[in-house]
Amino acid sequence: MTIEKPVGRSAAEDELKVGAPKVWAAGVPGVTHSMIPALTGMGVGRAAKGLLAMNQKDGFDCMSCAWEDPTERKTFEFCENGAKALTWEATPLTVPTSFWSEHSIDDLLTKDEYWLGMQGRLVEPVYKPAGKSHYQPIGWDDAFALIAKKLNSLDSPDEAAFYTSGRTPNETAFVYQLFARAFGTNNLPDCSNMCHESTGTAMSEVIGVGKATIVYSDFEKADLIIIMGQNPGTNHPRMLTVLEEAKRAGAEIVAVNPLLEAGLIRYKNPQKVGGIIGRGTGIADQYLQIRLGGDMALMQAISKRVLDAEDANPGTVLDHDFLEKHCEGLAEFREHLADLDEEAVLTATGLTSAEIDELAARYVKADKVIITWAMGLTQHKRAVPTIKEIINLLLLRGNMGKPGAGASPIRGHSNVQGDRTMGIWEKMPPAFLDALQREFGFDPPREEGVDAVNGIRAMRDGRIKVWFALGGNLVGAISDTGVSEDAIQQLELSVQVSTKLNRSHAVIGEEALILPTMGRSEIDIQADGEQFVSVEDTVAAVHASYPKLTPVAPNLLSEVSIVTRLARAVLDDKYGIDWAGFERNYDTIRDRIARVVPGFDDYNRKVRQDDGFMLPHGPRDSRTFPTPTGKAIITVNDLEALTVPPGRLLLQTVRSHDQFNTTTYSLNDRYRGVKKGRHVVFVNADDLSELGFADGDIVDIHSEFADGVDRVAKRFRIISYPTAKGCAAAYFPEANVLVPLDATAEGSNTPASKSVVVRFERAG
Ligand SMILES: Nc1nc2c(c(=O)[nH]1)N[C@H]1C(S)=C(S)[C@@H](COP(=O)(O)OP(=O)(O)OC[C@H]3O[C@@H](n4cnc5c(=O)[nH]c(N)nc54)[C@H](O)[C@@H]3O)O[C@H]1N2
Ligand SMILES: Nc1nc2c(c(=O)[nH]1)N[C@H]1C(S)=C(S)[C@@H](COP(=O)(O)OP(=O)(O)OC[C@H]3O[C@@H](n4cnc5c(=O)[nH]c(N)nc54)[C@H](O)[C@@H]3O)O[C@H]1N2
Ligand SMILES: [Mo]
Repeated sequence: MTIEKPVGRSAAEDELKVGAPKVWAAGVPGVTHSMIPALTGMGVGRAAKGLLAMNQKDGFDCMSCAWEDPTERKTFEFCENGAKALTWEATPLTVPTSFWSEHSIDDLLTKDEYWLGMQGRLVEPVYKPAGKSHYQPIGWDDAFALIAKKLNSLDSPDEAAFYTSGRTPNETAFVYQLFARAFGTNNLPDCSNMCHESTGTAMSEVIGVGKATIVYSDFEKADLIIIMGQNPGTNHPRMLTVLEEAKRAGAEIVAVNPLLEAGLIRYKNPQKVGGIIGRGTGIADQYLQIRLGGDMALMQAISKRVLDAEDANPGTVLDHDFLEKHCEGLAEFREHLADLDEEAVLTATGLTSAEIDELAARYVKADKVIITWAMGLTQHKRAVPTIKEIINLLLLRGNMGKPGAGASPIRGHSNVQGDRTMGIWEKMPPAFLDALQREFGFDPPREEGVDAVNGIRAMRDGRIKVWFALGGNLVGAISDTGVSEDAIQQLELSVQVSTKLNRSHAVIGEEALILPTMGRSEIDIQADGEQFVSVEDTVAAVHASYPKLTPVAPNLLSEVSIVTRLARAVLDDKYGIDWAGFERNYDTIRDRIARVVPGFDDYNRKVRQDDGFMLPHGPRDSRTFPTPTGKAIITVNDLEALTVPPGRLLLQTVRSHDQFNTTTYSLNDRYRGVKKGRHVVFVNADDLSELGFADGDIVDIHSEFADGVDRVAKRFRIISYPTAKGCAAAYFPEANVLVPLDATAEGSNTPASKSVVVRFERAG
């Protein structure tokens, strides 16, 4: 069986231009790049109002990433990519009613994400009846009645699933999971299933909490910061400012990444004169161009060197006090690493022993170490044990629960962490479900629901018939595009709550609805007056987000309105939950959250404080580990080599500088030197000559997996690029067709979209 890339243009159709990659990030071009689209896309007044309110204490939280806010805010507390996200959301351009009769579903299926996003904001609910070729406008009440009728006709509530994308704020997330559970299902998959699920799984198991053990101010106190599998220059640009500050305060920084990423090399701070005219700050003191998936071997090799150093000078290297009081498993770990095969480490990492020695020496020298990571670690088959090895290394020298040290997964979507805290998860622990039961008086379902990958499997097998999505673009985001699209098209009803068009509006069930909603920047007036929402960032700080812009259209409903009105239509007054009260005044939602979710007591008062409040975190605050034994667990994990047959490469799927997940802001990737095209594959020059290809060749990329299916992404242009040997990179979502649905991380079921075995064939 062959599965081909289903849609969009190809390299041949792009007006692609390729130049040299950049060796520094941000600076003046960053600022101008952010202002131009904002000013042209939104008009001067709306742009200025929006940008000046972004990330301010009385403004709204940037919708781009989950990076934390400093205590002292600058006038411009946004980055280039935050400005793009705002422009994209707050554009006054809207999709006219005539669009729906002019464009059939078949026509929408031929468009790529860039075209779809550029059509403007969705402003009226539309419905595609069974057997019809077009969407048509529908009233809000009719839309809710239609969904309610369908949901209530299902044989079991588990035939429906309720997906969430991580932009959803706490208040919406809480009422949404409450509705799903009152309806009777734990089918609450979310984007986190494809994102940091491996992090949550690993950290909850070994330290009892799945969240970062640091706070913002820890960066400037650290001696060493190791940045693994993360591209902050593009995906968390405000982190560069913090790295610059840490550097000034004396920290060393090490980057571990197969690609040479501009933001990890040098940073020119646009807020400073020196950043505008000077050379900027060099970021990485050491750059390890590791092979894809080699991080577990690297962590084990460093830990082994730490243990060897302790053996050489007993009592001087390990933090014995911390290990004795707070950890278990050291002896087994030591024994296991004694046999670590250095050759296997070098093959897995592609690094030299000297490079690993150097990092180990830095680690042993530093009193306070932070390790950060993102998708480069979580989206691999062995992601969960890899993250456990990071924790092992940190624990050896007590780098947890003290200032300037800790584990720092950097979350993606701006409220993905908060959504999980609010109960968006297919397997919330019994304590949460018990609390819901006490508060609302109904018995929530206890069986585990589907995650994103299992949701696709369930659609494919006809077990799920209705898919409701609160934001996001599952079709674009999930792996195995060909297989996943077929699965989704088996649905009886698909519903998308969205701000803008994307592929999930074209790949739909027999019946489909699009419900347009207000963006986070837009003022939300309900019966009791203007409302605000709140979010949790990557370091578990919760704060309010106050919208400042007039909604682009009068007919839009807020997400809370949509969820609560749907709940009323479906459940009527079953269980006596006051959905109408929730909609009228979001304080009443926060009162309920305060009684159900630990750490949210007095929520309504605390969230109104200037800086919001921090959620409690045992390991971070007091070295208290809520594991079954009360100790942090040092684990033993088997090193498993990723084997690649001759003539093949490992391919990772990454973000360009001008995209937000499946949203493409433009076809450029400035830092990597790519303009006007996305059908490119970055390959190491030595690999090219060995494989008999050259820069500029147009190839079809075939992925190879145990199931024997031939998955093909057609007509990609090869770019000779500084990436680790044996490793290639292409953009997601274009390359998702190559990632098999069944290739997932053990333990977290996250698609392994950063290590796909591929071969190239010259395109015909
Ligand atoms: N502007 C913008 N901001 C965003 C997003 C966006 O799309 N655009 N997305 C948001 C979301 S949801 C998320 S999750 C984050 C994602 O943030 P990132 O994780 O930075 O995103 P990716 O582009 O997937 O980059 C992965 C990085 O890991 C490296 N890498 C890949 N595989 C490996 C490996 O095996 N080992 C190591 N050491 N490195 C590896 C890649 O070369 C790349 O630099 O960003 C968030 N912020
Ligand atoms: N191959 C590969 N696949 C990946 C990844 C990868 O690195 N490689 N990364 C994965 C990761 S980390 C993630 S998080 C997922 C992302 O998966 P998703 O979260 O499902 O996808 P997004 O592209 O972020 O969703 C964008 C859509 O959200 C809607 N939207 C935007 N703002 C709002 C709002 O305020 N309200 C509502 N209701 N809707 C809104 C818009 O319609 C927009 O088109 O993709 C994953 N997929
Ligand atoms: Mo993500």
